[in-house]
Amino acid sequence: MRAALKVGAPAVVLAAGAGLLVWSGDAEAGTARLAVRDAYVREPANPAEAAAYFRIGNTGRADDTLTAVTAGTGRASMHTSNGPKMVALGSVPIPARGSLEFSPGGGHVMIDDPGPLKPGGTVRLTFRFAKSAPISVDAPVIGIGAEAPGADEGGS
Ligand SMILES: [Cu+2]
Repeated sequence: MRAALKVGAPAVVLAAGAGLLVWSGDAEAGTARLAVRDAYVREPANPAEAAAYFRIGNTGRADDTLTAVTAGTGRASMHTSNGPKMVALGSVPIPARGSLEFSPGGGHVMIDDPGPLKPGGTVRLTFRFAKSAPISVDAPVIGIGAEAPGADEGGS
């Protein structure tokens, strides 16, 4: 899949929430209802940078926008792949009744200088949105050759 490029959404700074799987938004009509699933960090071959992947489902009736992802271990930024090149993403829409997926070959969160990451460890990722409250998850570190969580949708 191809993530849309949309740069320059206003940054909303909110206190980070805590929790493993947190619903954000509420069930009222006209709001987004977001959940982060299958987040993981691939054990890096190069210790200078690691990549994180995830899905965000929106069961609400309104769109929202992912404006930033931060990591507990190093500076993080959202990228998409355009052939061999990586392109920075400013923000990414999450449609109502839809989902957003960052997967190998598509989008990823790049973490610079993450420090030692080994399978069995976790990285705290915090997702920030234009409208909904932030969501934090502890993403497992997956070994270089291991299968990703929820990996059955191809990508290459
Ligand atoms: Cu990248």
